[in-house]
Amino acid sequence: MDDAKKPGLDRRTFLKGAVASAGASAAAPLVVAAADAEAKPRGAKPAAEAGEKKGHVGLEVIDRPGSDFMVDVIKTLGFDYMSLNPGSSFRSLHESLINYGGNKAPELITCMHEEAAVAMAHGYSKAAGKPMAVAVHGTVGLQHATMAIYNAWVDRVPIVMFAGNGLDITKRRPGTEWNHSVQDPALIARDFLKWDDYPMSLQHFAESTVRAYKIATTPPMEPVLITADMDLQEEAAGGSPTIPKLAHSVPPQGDQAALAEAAKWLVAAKNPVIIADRCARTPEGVKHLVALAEALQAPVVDLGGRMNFPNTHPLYQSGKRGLMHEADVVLLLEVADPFGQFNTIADPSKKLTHFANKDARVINISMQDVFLHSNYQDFQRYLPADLAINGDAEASLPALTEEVRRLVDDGRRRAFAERGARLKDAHARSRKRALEEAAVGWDASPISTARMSMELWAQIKGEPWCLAVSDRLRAPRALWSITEHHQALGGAGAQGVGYCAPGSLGVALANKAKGILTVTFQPDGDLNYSPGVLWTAAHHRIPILYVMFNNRAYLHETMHIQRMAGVHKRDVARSHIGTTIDNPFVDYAKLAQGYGVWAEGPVTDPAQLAGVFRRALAVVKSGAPALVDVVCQGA
Ligand SMILES: Cc1ncc(C[n+]2csc(CCOP(=O)(O)OP(=O)(O)O)c2C)c(N)n1
Ligand SMILES: [Mg+2]
Repeated sequence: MDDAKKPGLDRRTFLKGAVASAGASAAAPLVVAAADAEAKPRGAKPAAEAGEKKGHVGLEVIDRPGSDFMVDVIKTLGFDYMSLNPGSSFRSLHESLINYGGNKAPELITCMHEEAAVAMAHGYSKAAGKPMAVAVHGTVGLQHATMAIYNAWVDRVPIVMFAGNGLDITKRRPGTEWNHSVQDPALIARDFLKWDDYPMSLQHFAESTVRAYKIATTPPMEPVLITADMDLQEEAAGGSPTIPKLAHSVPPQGDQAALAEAAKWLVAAKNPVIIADRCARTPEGVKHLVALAEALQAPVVDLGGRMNFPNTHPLYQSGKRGLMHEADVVLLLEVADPFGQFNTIADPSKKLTHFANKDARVINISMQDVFLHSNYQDFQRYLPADLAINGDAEASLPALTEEVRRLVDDGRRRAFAERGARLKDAHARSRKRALEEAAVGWDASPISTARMSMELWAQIKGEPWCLAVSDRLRAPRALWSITEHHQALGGAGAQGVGYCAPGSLGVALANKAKGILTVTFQPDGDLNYSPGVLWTAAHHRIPILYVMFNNRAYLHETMHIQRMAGVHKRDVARSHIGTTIDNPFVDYAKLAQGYGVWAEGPVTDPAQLAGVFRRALAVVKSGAPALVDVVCQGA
């Protein structure tokens, strides 16, 4: 008989086999015991023994578990969402959130990987301007979450995380619960957490959670972690714990006298340059920077950690290293890598070149020295500053601008006007050059990233839009009109790949309530870390357009291997080994459809982009996610 037509296992034969093997199996009773243990709430006495009210699993009812109080605490902090991948170490808190808390403020967002849960919160916090909460299974969940926490740490983004854990060994179920317990859950992430605590009472939980929120949202903003002990969650809430009020701290302005001195230098400078990175925390920050730049008619280089300055403004001069050759005073505003603005290290020769004017005086306004950890090296190489001002850049700008305005006399005003006119010309020239560059390979296939970007821009420019990850492609930064703080949200922070897909979804979740259309260019390697985010997008109906920037490779790494092969004088043509994503190609449209997301592609003909983007945007505007797979060249 043909194999496909043979009958399968029939029920009678199956049962006979099962009975015969059950007697010999030592594992069977253990399985039953484990299942039984699974059903009992921790700390609850069997109802028969207790002679008390019965819950639906026949056990003592705990009317008010500690986790209900934890929900009361969490609700005072105003979270809209909490992302999670479920884990029994926080099962009581989870149940309290959905039943006692009504799954509202926060509403749970189901994620398929803890890294995705944290990266979503990272993107959300930047777009919403307030933190999102995350719950993780204390050991294994936190192990998965760590790289995403590190990205948020480097990006100075506040996230409030809760980890479940069981500390008391007499309460732990044998087996898994021991494997998933730890003395100190936060240890694995402590190098990139601003603060953490393991509360031992409900009062302690309330105080530490409110404190954690305040610490996370005080610049420099960073992730924090509170461990919710299983027994504290699951046992009846004792005592009369109270919830302290949340106090927001006012971001610190730099010292007034130091700002006055900085203003003197800037006003007197012939060629001042302003460099901004994670400067604007809010839309006000953009306005403040525009005011300072206009008062000085000074060029602004926006490094793009946040959207700091409109790229349509004539004083926007990003990407112009030549400015630094002439600069006599440089103002750094929350710049992640100050040394890198003056120096470069060639790769692979490691030859150091100081490309800026050697005599330039440096003013650095930053919160970086206020809070650092030693192990991870995100602080970059040391740059001596002539005037180092500890303070929040956004909060310091108005006072600095006031001082500048006070000092500008007619003579300086005339010089500034001339400088402004020169910069206006330079701005127009570089926009023209960017347009010409974008037209190169316009009809090529694989499609150029510039064509892909500009076809999308043509369709979204009339909408309120947001580019969720804005540090990858050059064309949108150079040619889209980026004028509002919410339109460009920087990148992963630490370049840990795997941020773009979930981070963008977190941005889209925040933008949903504001009616902002979220688009993102999604690198292929990045999506493959956590493709389950597509299911989260479909399940929670989060409108977002993922445009796959599919170069079918870990292309940055291909280029590194090429460089090494060149240095070693060996075959460059083999650099695809271990760095490309082909043979077979991944069908991203099918992948997305499998997760319930509308998708089309692969698109290889640039002439088809307009049509496919139109269809995809109609889906997104109806409130659902969509993905378009574009086969691209370049990185
Ligand atoms: C977690 C992590 N693993 C590995 C790397 C090294 N890495 C840097 S760029 C890159 C390629 C990413 O591929 P893709 O997202 O498709 O972007 P492309 O380089 O193709 O533009 C990799 C693997 C990293 N930065 N982060
Ligand atoms: Mg790629």
